[in-house]
Amino acid sequence: MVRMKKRRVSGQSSLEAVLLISFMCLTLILFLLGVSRRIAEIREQGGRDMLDDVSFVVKTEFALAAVAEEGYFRIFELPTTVAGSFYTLNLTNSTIMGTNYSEVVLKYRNEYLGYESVIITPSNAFGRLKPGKNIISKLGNIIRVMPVTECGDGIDNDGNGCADMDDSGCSSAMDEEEKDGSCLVSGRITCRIEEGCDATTLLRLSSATNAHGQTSAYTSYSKPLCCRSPGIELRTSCMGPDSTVLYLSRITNAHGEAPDAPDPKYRYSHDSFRLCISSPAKHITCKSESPSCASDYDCILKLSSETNAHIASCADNNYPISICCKVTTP
Ligand SMILES: [Ca+2]
Ligand SMILES: [Ca+2]
Ligand SMILES: [Ca+2]
Repeated sequence: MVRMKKRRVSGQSSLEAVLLISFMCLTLILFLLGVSRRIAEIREQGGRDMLDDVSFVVKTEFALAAVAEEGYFRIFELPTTVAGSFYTLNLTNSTIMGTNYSEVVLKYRNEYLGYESVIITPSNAFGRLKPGKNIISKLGNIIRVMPVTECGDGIDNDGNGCADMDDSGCSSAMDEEEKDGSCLVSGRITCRIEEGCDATTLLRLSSATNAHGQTSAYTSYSKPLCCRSPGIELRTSCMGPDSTVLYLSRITNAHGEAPDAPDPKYRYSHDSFRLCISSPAKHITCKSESPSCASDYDCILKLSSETNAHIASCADNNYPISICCKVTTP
């Protein structure tokens, strides 16, 4: 009798233990679910905050470009991920009831939730952007944005020994491919039209050829003639008579005259402007030649005639007069 009662008590205790353990397991599972949900919420909030930070950076870059002068050019960097997740940026231009506007939609999605942030950008903003480095510029009152290209990333992408604009494979910082070029030679000068020139702007041209010119202080012409020489600082200040590259008939909307024109119209005129190319460490000497420069001189620009001339970059093969300069050690 006593033994039976003991067995019943023992069976009852086992059942209670099982129930207790089950309850504890359930509580633990619920607790863990709660914790993981809370972690997800914290990560989600972190992602939202980071995406909002990215939105703020993008908005600020467009606002800076909107108030900047013509010719503005800047590289800015966005994080590659937000809270460990990839995200996208999409710039769209629309017209609603006759009004143009543009906006950037930033979106990210992780394994739990997604989030979207929209910013209104200036209506004259065009292009595309992505996580990482982007270039923003302003020309002709148009704001353009695009991901940094091979020619604007500071890297020697094709491994030929020079990077970006020191490689002739790059026509401008907007050029997407660096390959198939050669390295600009030290001691030689290269001048060409480069939108967003980050070297020495000698003058601005109204078009790529058959152009009028304006001094670099003016920004209404969209074709800067950009000069560079690897390892040499080029300036537009005049150092001696043979540093003269060109006389402009006036400071904008101008015709050009060769520095050594035999019958000068602008050289002694009060309205004209003398353009020079010089270097603090080197001596640079310039002259006109026809039709092309001698092998130890570099072409700076071309003219349709000795004076009262239209101006072109050296890429123009039809103009008869070349302005040629040479770097010498002082
Ligand atoms: Ca590069
Ligand atoms: Ca290269
Ligand atoms: Ca190229």
